[in-house]
Amino acid sequence: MSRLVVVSNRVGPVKDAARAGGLAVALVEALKSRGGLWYGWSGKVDEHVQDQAKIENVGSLSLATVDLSAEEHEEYYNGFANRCLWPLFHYRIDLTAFDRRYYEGYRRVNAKFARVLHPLLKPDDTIWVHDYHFLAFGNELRHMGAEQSIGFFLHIPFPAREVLAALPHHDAMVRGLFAYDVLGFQTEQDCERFRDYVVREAHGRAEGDRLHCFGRTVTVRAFPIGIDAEGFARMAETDKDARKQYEKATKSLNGRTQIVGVDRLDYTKGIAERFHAYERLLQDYPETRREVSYLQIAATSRGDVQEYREMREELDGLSGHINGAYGEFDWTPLRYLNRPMARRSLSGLYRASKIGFVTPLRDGMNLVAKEYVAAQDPEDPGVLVLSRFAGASYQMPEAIIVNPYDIKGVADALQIARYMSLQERRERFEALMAGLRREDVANWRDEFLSALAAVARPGNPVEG
Ligand code: ADQ
Repeated sequence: MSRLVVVSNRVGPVKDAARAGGLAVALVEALKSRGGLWYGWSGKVDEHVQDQAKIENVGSLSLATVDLSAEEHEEYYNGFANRCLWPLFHYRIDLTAFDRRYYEGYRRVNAKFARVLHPLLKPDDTIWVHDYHFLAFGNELRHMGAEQSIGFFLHIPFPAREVLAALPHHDAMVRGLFAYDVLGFQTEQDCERFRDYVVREAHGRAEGDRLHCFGRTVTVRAFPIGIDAEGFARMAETDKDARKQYEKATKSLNGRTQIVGVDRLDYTKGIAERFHAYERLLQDYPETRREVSYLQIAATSRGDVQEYREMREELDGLSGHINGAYGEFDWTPLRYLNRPMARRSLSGLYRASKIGFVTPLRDGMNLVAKEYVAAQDPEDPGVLVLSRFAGASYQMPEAIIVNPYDIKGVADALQIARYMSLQERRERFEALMAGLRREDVANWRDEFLSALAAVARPGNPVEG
């Protein structure tokens, strides 16, 4: 089997499985079994950067990383990736910064990543590139003469044609994607939107799961990412830290129903709308007061991007308002914590919560929804309230599916979840869990890699 090279913005962690999460563990397994290389940004910003990778060997796998200069970090990472592609692909044109400087920086950094990796490649390597940081990377590698199989997986949604068209360089960007052999998306709907763009905007031709355009052919398929469902369920039930967290949470609840939200602090996650829906629950169903407790964990991310700082202020204000208006001296309606939580403890917390509250405005998949279900006690499972705009909703129809913009509808869904019978909760849980086991993260990885292995590839760059 050929060596696997994984390219992603951040590399690892490779040693501590509990910290790493399902995706990193699944990738490490594949890398170890094939003697692989994991390549990406070191996470360091340094004025004296060199165009050279730092290589560290961990058993049979190697980690190769490069540093970024302050300017590269600002233009490529904060700029084009996180202030342009991220909001635009999540339908937030209003937050999208269309700055040519960012685009140029992104192109330069993608070329740099390709230039540094190229000499480390072997002729029969299989290369798997991840996410929106590297849309232009494959084509840069091809221009340097790389003929290996290169696949690309997009973790975030692919936007509708008209939304993408707002990006000044949308044509060049999509053209560049044709340098890859396989393009993987989270859902059929993402594939459909990509096909629609290629056929109607770029005048390509669709033929089954293949798309012909710019003189190249790519395979386009949905590979919905999963979690290690079995492992996560086991952790929630048996791990020491998980048990401790479960007991602590249960005790502090004093018989109340806990609603839990866990997110990276991001405007795509719909946390403000969620706060409004919770307030609506307290307003419209006064009997819920003192009976429910909403815990929102939101780990700060991308703190040096302006839009994220503003959102944080808004959420601070809203949570203060809810607690001020509805709280009692012995009841805090909303507990809002700005910090990450270790995965083991998180699993215990999910298990102690009767309602999982996952209502992003747009999300490629959303793994929290899957983790919440996997962590439940099969004898007495909680209920998942899930946004229709999360990729996960297509695989999880047994959740209560809501429109996150419909504040009253979401409040009503919380009330339905509170009163759902044990029998219905069990039936829904069993159906959801069967899906999580069938389409777990190992399955996702293997499906993608077999699709990539199945493609016969001409290996030339996209011209123009
Ligand atoms: P994210 O936007 O980061 O990922 P998500 O899938 O929900 O979103 O979460 C990823 C992981 O982070 C989960 O394992 C979760 O437990 C963890 N996490 C989130 N908040 C946390 C917190 N406060 N403390 C500790 N852990 C936390 C992107 C896309 C998603 C897609 C994933 C994977 O935006 O749509 O599902 O990639 O493809």
